[in-house]
Amino acid sequence: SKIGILDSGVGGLSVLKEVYLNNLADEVYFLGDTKYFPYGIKPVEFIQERVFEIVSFFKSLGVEEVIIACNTASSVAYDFLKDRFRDLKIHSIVLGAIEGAKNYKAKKIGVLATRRTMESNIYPRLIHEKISDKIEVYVQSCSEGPLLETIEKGIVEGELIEKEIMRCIDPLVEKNIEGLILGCTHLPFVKKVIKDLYPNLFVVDPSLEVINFLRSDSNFNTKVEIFVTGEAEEFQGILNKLLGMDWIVKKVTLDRSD
Ligand code: DGN
Repeated sequence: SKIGILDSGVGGLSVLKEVYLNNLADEVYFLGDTKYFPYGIKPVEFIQERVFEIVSFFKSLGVEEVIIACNTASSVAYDFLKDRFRDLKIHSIVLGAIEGAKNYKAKKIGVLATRRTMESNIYPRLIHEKISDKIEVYVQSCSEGPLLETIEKGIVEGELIEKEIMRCIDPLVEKNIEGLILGCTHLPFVKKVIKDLYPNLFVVDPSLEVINFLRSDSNFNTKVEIFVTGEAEEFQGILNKLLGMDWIVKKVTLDRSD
């Protein structure tokens, strides 16, 4: 099988890692839309246009299944994509996160997300719809600024990371949350730091959940191809830091020609 994984930047590599380590496809194509990073502050229509271009590209490569490895894009473009690509299976990282959250009997849950994800209200809505309308959901926008920018450089520990994590999570802890959803695909890379700082919180890592949507009846020997719309060399270095892999990164242009 051929799978496409998309994100605005390096965050989606957390999902690629799980698909690769668990051998869940013959071929995986990853696309980081780095030319237009970050999605978190872009208008909804713009994000929809971008993911349409990306999924069209995946389709031209013979992809049958797509993982939207970006919470922001899943929040504002999942239904949009499903309507336009009815012949593809499309998976949302947000729906993966909700499946993960079902495993905990929490009364108060915190979510870290981008501003656009927060404004879409998707996490409170789906938690109330699919788990319980009694759960109090607190969404904290954390992904603009230093935390995301630092992870984006391939740095996943140290003083700055800890300081930024506390700045994001402390206000949620004050609300007495029992658990936390990592609602931005960068965050699994700093999961260890989060768990060390907040050992009493349960942590939902959507990258571990979304892969359950893929068929796992066969054991593939997964081959990976990486594309970016921005600079390939820079991405190559970060990929190396974050996943320790030296897959070749190719630059593609995915702008509508008209
Ligand atoms: N990877 C994106 C997400 O999960 O929402 C965040 C990065 C961004 O585009 N702001």
